[in-house]
This record gives sequence, C-alpha cells and structure tokens, in this order.
Amino acid sequence: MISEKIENILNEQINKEFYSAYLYLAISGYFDEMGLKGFSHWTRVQAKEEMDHGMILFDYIIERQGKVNLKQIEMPDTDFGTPLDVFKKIYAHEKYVTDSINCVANMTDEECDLATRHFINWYISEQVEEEANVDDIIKKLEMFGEEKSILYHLDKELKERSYKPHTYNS
Ligand code: OFO
Repeated sequence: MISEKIENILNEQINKEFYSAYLYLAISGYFDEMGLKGFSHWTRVQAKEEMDHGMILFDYIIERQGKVNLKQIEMPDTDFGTPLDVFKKIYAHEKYVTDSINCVANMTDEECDLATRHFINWYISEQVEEEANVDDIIKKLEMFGEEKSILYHLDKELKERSYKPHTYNS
C-alpha cells in the first residue's frame, strides 16, 4: 500500500499528465487550422501518449490499494505563435513535467517506497526522450528557419510519427 503523501503526489501527477494531453490537443487543433497537418498529427500522437501516462499512474495507484482522486483540468493556452514559438513552449512545459517527476522520485526516497521509486523510473526515462524529441524539432526550426518550403518538408517528416500505446505492466 502507498502512503498518503505518495498517493497525493501521484494524483497530482495524473492531473499534470492529462493537462499535458489537453495542451497537446489544443496545439494540434492550432496546427490543423494553419494547414500544418504533419505538425498537427505529431502533437495529436503526443496527446494520446500523455493520456497513457495519466492512465498508467491511475492503474498503479489502484494496484497499490490507493485512492484515485481526479482533479479539475486547467484550460490550456490558445495563443501559440509561430511553430518555433510553439515548440519552445512545449519544451518549457516538458521541463516543468520533468521537474515534477523528479519531485515524485524524491518523495519516494523520503518515504522509503522502493516500489514506487522503481515505477517512476519509467517516467524519468520517458522525460529524457520527450525533451530530446522536442529539442530536435526546435533545432531544425532554428537552423533552417520557418520559410514555407522548410515547414513543408518538416511537416511531411512529422506526419510519419506513429502511435504505440503505453500501458502499465506491459
Ligand atoms: Fe507525460 O510526458 Fe510530456 O508531459
């Protein structure tokens, strides 16, 4: 069974993951409006992954005989700017989520909860990957600029992203 402190911080993390899904979905709609279907697809796939992240936490709390407490999800921003601005915002958001995951890991140490420490390691690695993926897109946008032909090629590249569900215990 998990302690109350761990239960609370995991429930807060569920909320952050679902907020992330909301944010990526809002961005996906924004890119769609701009006619950037590949950018829209990439962020929509990310929204699905964020929902998976929330559900993995949800299932873990239940497995550890804790209580799931779903909190209100904040409304995401709607003022996104250029594709480069958007990806810089995404990067800042992912850094925030990484800090949050690190705090969960820290608390598992304080609570001597080795099972949750082991569980949260997956999120630590996932954040490394997410920050790197977003950084890669930022670098391309910074290096090649945001002219229409560049956006066209990058849009085609981002359209190739496939969704692979993440599930707990699989
Ligand atoms: Fe759940 O990783 Fe992004 O936010």
